[in-house]
Amino acid sequence: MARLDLVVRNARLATESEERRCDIGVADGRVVALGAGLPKCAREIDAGERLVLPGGVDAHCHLDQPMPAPMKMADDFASGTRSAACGGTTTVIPFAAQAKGQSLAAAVADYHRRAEGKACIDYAFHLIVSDPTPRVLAEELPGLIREGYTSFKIYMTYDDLRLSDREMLDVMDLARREGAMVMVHAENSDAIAWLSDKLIAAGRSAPAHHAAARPPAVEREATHRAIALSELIDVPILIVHVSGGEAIEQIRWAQARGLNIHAETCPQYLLLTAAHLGAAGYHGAKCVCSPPPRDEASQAEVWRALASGVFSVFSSDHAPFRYEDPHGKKPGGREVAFPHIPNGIPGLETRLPLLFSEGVLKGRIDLRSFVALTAANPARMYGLYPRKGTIAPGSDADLVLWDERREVTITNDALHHAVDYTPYEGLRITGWPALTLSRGEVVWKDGEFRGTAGHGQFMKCGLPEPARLRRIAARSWE
Ligand code: DUC
Ligand code: ZN
Ligand code: ZN
Repeated sequence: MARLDLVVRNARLATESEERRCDIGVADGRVVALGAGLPKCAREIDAGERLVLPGGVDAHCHLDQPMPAPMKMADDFASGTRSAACGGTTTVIPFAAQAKGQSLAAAVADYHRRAEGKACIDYAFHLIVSDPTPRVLAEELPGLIREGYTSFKIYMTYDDLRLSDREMLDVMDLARREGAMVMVHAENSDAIAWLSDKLIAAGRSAPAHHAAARPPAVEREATHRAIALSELIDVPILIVHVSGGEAIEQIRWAQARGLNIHAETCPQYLLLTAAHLGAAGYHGAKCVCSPPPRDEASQAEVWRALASGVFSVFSSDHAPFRYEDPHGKKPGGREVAFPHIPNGIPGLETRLPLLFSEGVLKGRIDLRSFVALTAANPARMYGLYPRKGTIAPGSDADLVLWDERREVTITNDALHHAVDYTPYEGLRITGWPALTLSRGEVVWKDGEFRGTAGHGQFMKCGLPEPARLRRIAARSWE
């Protein structure tokens, strides 16, 4: 056994596949031994029979992503990863976004500059492909996939990002050839634009109308279309931020047909409803995200789908905009019409505690599913497993000791992001990470951030498991 430099003793360890009591031996930032009575070591942490889980992998969050003016994200890699660590997340995968007309390589180089020296936990990048030119498809993307950028998001809405169906087919075809993973934002752009114009013309410009401009049918139609395109190409895709029953129905239908369709949901679809967008004053702007939160019946559908395996990934979709800020929800103190409110809410730090409290402790999902959804599956889905997402010899010592009984009232004052609100203000939950280790280094302990900017390393992703495992057969057009 390698010489240990840290032992975590008396752990009640849980991964997606097992629960056991043991000590955890760490050397050079990696787990090297699991067992009883590991040798004494200069650095020891007594878990005191507390639950020890793999650090969370948040595979959908936005940090310092360039935005059209006047919007600007509140969190950079320093504040975003700090917040993540304090909530038990030890890996983040934000997006290097290509602007239309920009080369992907330039977007990636710029994003590395933004991250360099700032992250306190490890990170990888997804790409956002907004301009799949012949050069991007033939040269840039294949090259980047080989360099460890193996997943990319495509949008069916937003004028500055959206792809046509034909462009989606081009990107999916390339992903299939290279074994990459395509993430899809599924909302029908023209329907949203048409509904928004009608609502604005009728004087309905308040944040509450954001939900009316993006009703479930808009998401359901696009979800079905993305599934059909992926079926044509025979490529796995992952539908991101699924909000409710109608889109879930499409995904269930596809999965029942044996199609390689994966799906992600987020805390806002379990805990918020469209009623939050109608909060008094203009405060509903704080909950404007896309797709919007739905109703209580939809929340119940999302819980059911989480428990039954429709979703494989649970992410925050942290998209941080301040409320009172020239670049945020209320630019220059003005209450703008809903189409101009930046889409997105913060959630990196609250993702794990919310699912633990409302899911595990309330008996809606079991502990192993919690680990699978928040750590193991996203690590697999994006080619980081077993380095991330589990606790096993050889994996990084990204560990979270949970204080399972701690009662917490969520307040923004206690969070560590740079956003000036949380949509969950005042919510009472049970359980919070007591201690977070990133590659064996303490980053969160006893209610204090202990991390260091620059400790976090960039990781190249391997090929995503669903894509790697699929059979490569010649297509009729090849
Ligand atoms: N899509 C995201 O993935 N994040 C924030 C806003 C959006 O529309
Ligand atoms: Zn999206
Ligand atoms: Zn997002």
